[in-house]
Amino acid sequence: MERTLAADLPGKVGQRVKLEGWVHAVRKFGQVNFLILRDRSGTAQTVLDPAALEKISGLQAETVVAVEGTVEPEERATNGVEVRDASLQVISPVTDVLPFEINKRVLKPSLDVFLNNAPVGLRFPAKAATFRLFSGLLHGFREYLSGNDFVEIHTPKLMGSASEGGANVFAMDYFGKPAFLAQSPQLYKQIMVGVFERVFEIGPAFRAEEHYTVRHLNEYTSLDVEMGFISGMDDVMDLLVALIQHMVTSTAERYPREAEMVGMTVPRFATVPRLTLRDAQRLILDRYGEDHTAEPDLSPQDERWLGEWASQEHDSDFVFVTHYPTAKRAWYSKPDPADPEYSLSFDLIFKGQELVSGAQRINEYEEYLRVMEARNMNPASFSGFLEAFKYGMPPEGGFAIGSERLLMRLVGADNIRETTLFPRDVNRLEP
Ligand code: AMO
Repeated sequence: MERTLAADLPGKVGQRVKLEGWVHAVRKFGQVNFLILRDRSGTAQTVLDPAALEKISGLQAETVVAVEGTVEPEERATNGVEVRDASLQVISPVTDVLPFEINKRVLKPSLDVFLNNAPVGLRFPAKAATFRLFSGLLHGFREYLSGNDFVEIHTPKLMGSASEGGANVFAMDYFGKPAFLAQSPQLYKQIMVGVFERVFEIGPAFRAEEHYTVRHLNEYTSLDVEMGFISGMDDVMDLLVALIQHMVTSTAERYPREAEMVGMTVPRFATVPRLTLRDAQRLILDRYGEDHTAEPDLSPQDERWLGEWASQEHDSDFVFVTHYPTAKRAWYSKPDPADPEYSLSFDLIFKGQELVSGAQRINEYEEYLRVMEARNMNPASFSGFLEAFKYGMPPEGGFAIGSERLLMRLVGADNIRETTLFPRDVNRLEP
């Protein structure tokens, strides 16, 4: 008999079906034994026949089983149906007790214990739902950009030079030569503007930062975009807002059950305010009484305040901060011709936390040489990158979205490790 998925049972009332999945729970109500079976589509309630009853005593949760029975209406069950007179066949037995229960409404263990046992813990339905939403976000990212003529690229993660500056790179030995894990696809995505004008990449980024915060990982999945023939960085920011809006709304439509399970709500985009770093700092001084006007960047508290301001005054969960000091921004950011001390760069803050960094880039070869000299960088280390600019590059810009942070904010998680399948941090390299 062909396999039926739990979610398809309502369309099969009166028919005999075969389900295959995991034993999510065995529950006894009075004389009746229910086996709750879980598959990729959800859970199904089954009532075992007397012969099968013997088999379930001693059956551990997560055993892989096949159940055959008849679909009958039952309004107290999920989806309003259950499978009755079911026979049971064990496909893959489980002999050990689970490290913690994954069939309860809430997951009990601490984050650390959960992460230590992630291979089985991730089967907890709300956890699985979180990462299905992640897949939806990536799907939406690809869909929107492909639909707007962007080309997907995949660039090397083994690098001979550091794209974002040398401070926080994982160094390694590459057949006797020094090499680094890519901190971002920055240099390659800019090169590829010369080929396709519009490109994007979904890939890992490695940062050797000794952080112990709730929003930093040492390996994260970066969603990178780069586009040419822009008339200014506002074009890039407009694209970013439309892109995130599509990612989130299409995910909520594709996975309504998962969105409800984890309480994901579609954020408010009405109009995303844009203010310069200096204006943002003056606003913080006026509204919250803290003088950070001499700082080159926002602190996490500043980001929270700006998030609150955008929410209260602009009905937006997002706010752009632009024009960071050129000296403090990545070397490839374009200084503002009207005031070169500040760069044509931006961050997007989502619910009080930095989610995206982006900029218009320098697109002239000679200007790169000047910048590299001023920053004590060796052009020879970047000859491949510079070649693209030597031979004609249009005005261009782009950004990178931190995917785990996006999911973290969308589902209201307190720690980025909750929205990363197998997080890598200073203390964690396993599982
Ligand atoms: P940046 O270094 O600001 O910019 O990174 C872009 C976005 O990536 C996410 N992010 C991180 N997420 C988790 N852990 C980390 N350690 C971490 N570091 C960064 C953040 C951040 O906003 N090349 C530029 C982007 C560009 O200009 O296109 C870059 O990498 O959400």
